[in-house]
Amino acid sequence: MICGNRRISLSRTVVMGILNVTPDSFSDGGRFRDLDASLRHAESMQAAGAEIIDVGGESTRPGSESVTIAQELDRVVPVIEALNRDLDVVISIDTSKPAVMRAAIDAGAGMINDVNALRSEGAIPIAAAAGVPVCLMHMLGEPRTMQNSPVYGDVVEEVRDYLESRAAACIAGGVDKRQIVIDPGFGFGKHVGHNLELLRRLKELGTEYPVMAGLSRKSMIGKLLGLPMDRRVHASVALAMIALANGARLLRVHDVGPTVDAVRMYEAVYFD
Ligand code: 7PM
Repeated sequence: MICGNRRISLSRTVVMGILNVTPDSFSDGGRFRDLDASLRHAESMQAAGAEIIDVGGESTRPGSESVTIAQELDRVVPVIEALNRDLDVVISIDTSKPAVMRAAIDAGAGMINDVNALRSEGAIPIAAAAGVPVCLMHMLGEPRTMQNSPVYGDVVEEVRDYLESRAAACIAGGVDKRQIVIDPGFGFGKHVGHNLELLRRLKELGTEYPVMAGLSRKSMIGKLLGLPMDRRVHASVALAMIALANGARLLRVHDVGPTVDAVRMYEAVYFD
């Protein structure tokens, strides 16, 4: 993938570290709002082996209210500028808003991560013109209401069909096919059973596009193990390894160090 002036090879697993700059982000409690703290957190994730830092200023928490464009720009642009200046890492902008995508790319972002899969009016032209990779994620419904009894026929088929149709729309709009990543969107309009089935059958998403998996600290772990957010590291790493075994090429995680150790062991067994 070509991410602005940086390149990322998908021949090895790529770890994306999560940098929340939202005041209500569910696992960091807004502790990283401060620019300096954000920078230090990003630096430590890069040192631990993250190749991408995903900067998000809009909470996608189930049941959350959306933030205004001005609020989101205020939060993410200074962080992206600082990261771009101080670190040699690909910066991903986690947003669904075209204006935020545009400003983030101008500030140095080299990738777009959109839980809305570029469905917002004007998002595809911006991604196509920027030429950066895009991660298209599946979500049933919208963040505010998506966990209100999601119903599927076959969850894997529905997610696959949706992602294929979004990829086709992006390609028709001028996005380079080689710059598309797909993501089943664990926890986004899915119950625990849906998440487990998606993970078990991840290979059925196909081989056309690299697959990203975001399982880190998610509520399925809380539900299955009864653990609070800050004690979900081990289970998150276990789920990440299952995702790898089932074909995922990119992992979106909070705990970069533990995940990278596990990835290296996985790759020692299967690739080295
Ligand atoms: C509350 C619930 C807060 C869930 C935050 C979340 C993904 C993502 C998120 C994912 C991609 C989280 C999520 N999850 N982008 N953004 N894939 N591509 O746990 O699974 O970070 S937000």
